[in-house]
Amino acid sequence: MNSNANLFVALRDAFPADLDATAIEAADASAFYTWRDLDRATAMIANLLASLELPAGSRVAVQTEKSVEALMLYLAVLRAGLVYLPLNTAYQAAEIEYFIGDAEPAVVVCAPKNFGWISRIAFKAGTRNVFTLDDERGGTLLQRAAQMSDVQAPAVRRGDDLAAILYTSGTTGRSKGAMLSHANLLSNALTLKAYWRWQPGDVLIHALPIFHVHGLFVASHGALLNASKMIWFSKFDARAVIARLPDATVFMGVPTLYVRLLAEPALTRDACRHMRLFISGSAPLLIETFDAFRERSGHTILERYGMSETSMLTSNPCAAEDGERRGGTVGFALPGVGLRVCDEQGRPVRSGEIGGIQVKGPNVFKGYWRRPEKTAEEFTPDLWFKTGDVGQVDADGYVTIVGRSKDLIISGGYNVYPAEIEGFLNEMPGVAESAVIGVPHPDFGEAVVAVVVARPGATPEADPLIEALKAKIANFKVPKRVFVAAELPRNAMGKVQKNVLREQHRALFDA
Ligand code: MCA
Ligand code: AMP
Repeated sequence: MNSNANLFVALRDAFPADLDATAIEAADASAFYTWRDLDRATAMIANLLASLELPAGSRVAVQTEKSVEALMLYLAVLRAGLVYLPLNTAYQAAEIEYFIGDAEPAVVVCAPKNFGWISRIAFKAGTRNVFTLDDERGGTLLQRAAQMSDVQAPAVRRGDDLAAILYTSGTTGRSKGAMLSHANLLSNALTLKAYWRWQPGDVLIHALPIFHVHGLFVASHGALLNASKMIWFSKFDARAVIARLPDATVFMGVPTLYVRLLAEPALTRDACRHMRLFISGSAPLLIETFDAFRERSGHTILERYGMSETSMLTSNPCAAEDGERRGGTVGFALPGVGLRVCDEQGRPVRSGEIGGIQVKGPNVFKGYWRRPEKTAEEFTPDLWFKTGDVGQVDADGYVTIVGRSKDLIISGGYNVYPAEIEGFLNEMPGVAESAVIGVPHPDFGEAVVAVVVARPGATPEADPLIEALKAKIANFKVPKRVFVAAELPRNAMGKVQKNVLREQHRALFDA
């Protein structure tokens, strides 16, 4: 029994005996990294971080393009016993300023092209160390790490110690840092390794970003714990992915990736003949996509459900003996995960009835960073976590998500909080108020749409509002369309009826 509960130790213990085998291959076969490379590079970066003599629990905030070196940086942060804080590459100054101000990282790593503005924000917030890393192995992080020893003893951590903080809006309000421990992440990774029957010879196509649970934890931990090779895409490209399917066995994607794969005639049964498992999650997979994929590829997509605060919660079965994969459902609560559905009074409902989904288990996070009152609000008195998702469990145990009680839009697998966008819109000249909604979109699943009301005498226009938002917030949050209306529909209590707006605009993106 290893007494060091550092997640990195568990991942490294799973490395294969042959350290010169390929661990990660660039999708275009332009670079190959062995397991020894992973070990040595993470040791060097961890030694660099250790040389900074940071207090335990220090955060390392990272906003860089996807690269194998960026994954190594994540592993090195674990190895050094520090806390990893990934940031979406689309975030702009106001967003970065908020995260850095809230998390107070000791180290920030950013793309060289952003060093000017990000370092200004970081130094102002008291961060002492700002390094750069680009997607071609350039930047000060690797330059400095190159001078370090390639031997390092992983920092000793307890299971409860923090490994990562992921910012998410939870059910309400501004983005909050979900604190995940080494034990949270390891327990989920081990559960998925067994439930998804990872096996010798599995090869993963890694085509998701590495600043979210899906690409960073579910995909990477899965491959690493199984000593599986990853075929590494710095960006999703449907044609290029299909070209590599014959060399792989496992693929993970958000529904948009499946929609885009289906749009390619090259997606055929023959192209998928070597594949063992296609997994979807992060957003609802339409039954049409599930059916069309089965028809074209001969594979039944395994849909699963999770959250930043909890990692994975439910999954359709992998092995036939565990049951069939049912489209439109997210499968069973994973082994070790407690899941119940409750009514508004917090009482568990009967099977088949709809209510709020609550969960419990070793995967559930330690709370929101420096927000004990928010943390308390989102747990029941008997310590079940309220997901904000609305669903039902049928008599066989299959969970179906039917909606969300939180006002959240999921566009192409990215979460957008209407209140945040409304806040920016309401500050724009000429705008009196606004309502932001999600409507069906053929590519992104849901698309962000805004309805604004003009101030008296003002005539705000859609395109300039969209342009102004693009200069302030991450592009994926910017409404694809903005409408100017005389007023917003309200109920008797004065609350904006977003369902009325969603109904009005539901066919906006129909083909
Ligand atoms: C890009 N754009 C988007 C999105 N992505 N708009 C709305 N929603 C999006 N998701 C916009 C850009 O702003 C840009 O707009 C235009 O599309 C083209 O940008 P580009 O970067 O070229 O887009 P892309 O490369 O085609 O990206 C689409 C994508 C990407 C590959 C689907 O969004 C993606 O990788 N999504 C996966 C997200 C993910 O990993 N989620 C997991 C969360 P303009 O033309 O105006 O400039 S983890 C999670 O939710 C939980 C725990 C779970 O269960 O997994
Ligand atoms: P995040 O906290 O950003 O990771 O987003 C988590 C949210 O994504 C969940 O609370 C769900 O609303 C949603 N989600 C994840 N997986 C699925 C799925 N398979 N089906 C429907 N919604 C999902």
